[in-house]
Amino acid sequence: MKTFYSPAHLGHIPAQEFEGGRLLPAVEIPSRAEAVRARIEERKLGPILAPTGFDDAPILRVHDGGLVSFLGDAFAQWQKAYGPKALAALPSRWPAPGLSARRAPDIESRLGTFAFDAGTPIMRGTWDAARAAVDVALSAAEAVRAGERSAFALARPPGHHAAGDVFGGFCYLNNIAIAAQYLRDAGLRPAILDVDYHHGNGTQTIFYDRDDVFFCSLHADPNFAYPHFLGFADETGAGRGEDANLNLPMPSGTEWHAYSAAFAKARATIEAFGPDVLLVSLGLDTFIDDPIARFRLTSEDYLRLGEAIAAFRLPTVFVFEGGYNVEMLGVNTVNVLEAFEGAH
Ligand code: 6XA
Ligand code: ZN
Repeated sequence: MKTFYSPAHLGHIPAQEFEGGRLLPAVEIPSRAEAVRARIEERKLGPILAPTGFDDAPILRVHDGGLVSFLGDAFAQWQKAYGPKALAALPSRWPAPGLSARRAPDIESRLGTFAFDAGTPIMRGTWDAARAAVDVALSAAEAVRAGERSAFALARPPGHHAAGDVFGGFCYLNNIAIAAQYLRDAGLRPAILDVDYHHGNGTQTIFYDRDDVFFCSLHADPNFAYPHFLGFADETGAGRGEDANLNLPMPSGTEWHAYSAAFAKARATIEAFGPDVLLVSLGLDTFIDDPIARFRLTSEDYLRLGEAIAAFRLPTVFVFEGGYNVEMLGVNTVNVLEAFEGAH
């Protein structure tokens, strides 16, 4: 399997996020993608390729121009306001209902109009990394469009929480949504399967009223897990998109036995949609020893997950998302990809 990877992610080095009233050390750090890259090399999964440079058009099929230009310029604005030593921009105020976002006269207020949490810092290298992650996802999608059976986008920062006009959850641009729309525009009928521990609220929102791209997410119940405000089972799509969205929230402590039962339901529903290409939001934070999550999948279970994904018998684009146990992240990720390949 070909992997697409860009070293631009190395310039995106979050230090802290704000949660529980405290500034906590960041977990979405460069060593994550480097651990996966090293394991791909060790296991000789296949070539690791630089992405093609795409123009902004595929991004603007999914995201508002206002968000895209804000992200491109936010760090420069932040430094202008807080000086050249200011490290990372994080929002501290939001135009909640009853307040007006119309003016947002300063960078910190503008941050609050585009960000939905205080865990997604923007620093010097953030835009280049996020932009390269999109190229990585598009390159993997294009490889599959051109006839590869599968490809892996080792994208960082992740993308599935970013919606058309907002960013958050360590995500800036929605890599997998942009790739899915790219394949849709090439005449394919995509289904997105999100196996990250967290609900892919951004991807869901982008396609929620559409019947030409299916979205299905297996994740921790938002009653206790991020992103909290979306990801419930009764979110089934709107308008033409009714029944083209399937959420399968699961309880804390979920193991492979219950997970695989939910997966079987996901598979049956996705197959009924009749996709001709599958895109997988591949998060590994369902791991038993993940530091921020509460599922209990083991490294061996990721072999079964790879086989279960292969059972769709569809051309498949894997796009990297979460997973924070850096020590086991390479093994777990490559277990999915190797088992997928071995199952053919
Ligand atoms: C916010 C937690 C964000 C979760 C990021 C993630 N403190 N999403 O892994 O898939
Ligand atoms: Zn996650």
